[in-house]
Amino acid sequence: MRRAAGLALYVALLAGIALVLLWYRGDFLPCRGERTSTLELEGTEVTLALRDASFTAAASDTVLWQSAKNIRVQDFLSFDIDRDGTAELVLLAWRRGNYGPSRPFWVARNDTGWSQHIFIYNWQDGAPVPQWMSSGLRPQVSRWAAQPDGQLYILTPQGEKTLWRWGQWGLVRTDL
Ligand SMILES: [Ca+2]
Repeated sequence: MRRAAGLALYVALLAGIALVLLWYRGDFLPCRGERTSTLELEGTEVTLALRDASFTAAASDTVLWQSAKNIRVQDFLSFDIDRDGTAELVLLAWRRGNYGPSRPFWVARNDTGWSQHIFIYNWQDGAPVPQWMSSGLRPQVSRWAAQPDGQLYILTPQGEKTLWRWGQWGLVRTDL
């Protein structure tokens, strides 16, 4: 009887460790989407692809850019979010720690939980260059979509429908 209880405890402990490892790797994040689209970039057709929580931009078979290994990409959009006439790349991504390596000086310690972020890049010489990186999103994004007028529609996990546009520096809510 005691041996059976000991074994059950051991199995539960192993399962617990496995769950923690999967969480640490981000396996429970909603990053299972898979899709591609194309973008015309200075006369070259670029393929944008999301797969295994990683984003890749490629021309023919040459990879131009790939998302960093330490982020998990949930989705991407390609549209003119700042209304300057050219499309930006917008990633919805998760990473551990709210701020990444360059945290503000008043934040003594980065947290280690997964947080959701919006990263906006503009294209320069065939590669996305960071334009704006949000800190951890509150509220989070359950679904999103680019609107024809350049606004960003965001559905929160709580079911709230919101609209955002690019302001002077960052996204500004417009539906309130
Ligand atoms: Ca633009």
